[in-house]
Amino acid sequence: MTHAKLGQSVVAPLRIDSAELRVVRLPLVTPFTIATGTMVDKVFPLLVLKSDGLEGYGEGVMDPWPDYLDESLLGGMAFVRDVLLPNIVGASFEHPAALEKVLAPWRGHYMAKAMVEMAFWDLWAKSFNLPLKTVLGGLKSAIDVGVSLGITPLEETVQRALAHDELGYKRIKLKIMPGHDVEIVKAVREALPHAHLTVDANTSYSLSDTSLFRALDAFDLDYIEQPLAWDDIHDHAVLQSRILTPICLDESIRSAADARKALQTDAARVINIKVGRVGGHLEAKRLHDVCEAWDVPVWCGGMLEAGIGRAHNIHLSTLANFRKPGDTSSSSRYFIKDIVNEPLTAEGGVMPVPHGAGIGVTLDWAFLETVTASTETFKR
Ligand code: OSB
Ligand code: MG
Repeated sequence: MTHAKLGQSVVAPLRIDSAELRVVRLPLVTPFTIATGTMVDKVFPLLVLKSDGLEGYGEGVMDPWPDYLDESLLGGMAFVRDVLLPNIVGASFEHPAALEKVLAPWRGHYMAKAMVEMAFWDLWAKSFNLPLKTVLGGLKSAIDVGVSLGITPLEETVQRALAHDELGYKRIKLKIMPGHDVEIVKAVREALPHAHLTVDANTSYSLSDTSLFRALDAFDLDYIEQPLAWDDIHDHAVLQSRILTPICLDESIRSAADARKALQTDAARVINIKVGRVGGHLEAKRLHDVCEAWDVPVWCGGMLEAGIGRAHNIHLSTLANFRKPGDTSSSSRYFIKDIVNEPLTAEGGVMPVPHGAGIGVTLDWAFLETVTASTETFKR
């Protein structure tokens, strides 16, 4: 191979020789409740792409039930198994953009596409022996992180908020839902007068709740995340015109074009980027760039990822416009034991970027075997 610049087609294309698709189940340290339901374990697809002795890893964020967005684990698995992998295993790509082009004609399936695209980014970065962040264009060696606290009884929420503030987490996000909102925010704000506090409603309100959001204006929240319907940018613009606290969109933003529309209509003043939700790192980067052009900060959301997804999130968060603390907190908050060998641990609200090529973490294969529900292999 010549010393060609990255992204130029003189770089030898990378062939995907084979793939391995697993479903993994990890118990959560504590149940996680949000407006749409409670998770007690994390069940997710894990994809390994192999090329010439190298392995690239991707983790899917589809949950068993399509209650965060409209994608599910079983639906996503079928699409990956029957459509995506047959079209890419045995094929060669000189850049993740070439792979993305193959996936682009198919509608939806953002999370399934993202898992495949992420695994290829990891593989591709490893083929140059470069960290993922470097090929994505990120410079930071550590990222700022906060925590997302699930819905628990008021006193417990206050105690957990205090404990995480004590640990140095740079922002505390409280999950809210109708009947569990102003009182909890008031109590946590009184306990932590100076903390960066936010709330995430996970789509559980409507415009008829405007007075409730006006009441939340009193608590100096950094932003209110996804108060209204998952597929509705327009009503968020109406709500934003009625309240002072910035709105942050999560579920409603599936692409850079969605972000552009939200910013043009002032439906959001902050955006949460999740690689899985938007179909991969390339779209996440475009979304990041659109927001940067509008001088709108972004932050990296989470889906209770295990070590592979978490490492991808950390690398993505090194891009310059990730200007607010993300949800990528210590993996020990979620799992007693993770599927990767390297501990992903934040200290003082700062998560170091794993060193090494690609995502910089390695699978604990022996442990992975014990938590794997199914394995399928693909070869051309
Ligand atoms: O809305 O950001 C969300 C978890 C599952 C589904 C949706 C969301 C979340 C979180 C947790 O807030 C973020 C994390 O700690 O990974
Ligand atoms: Mg959210």
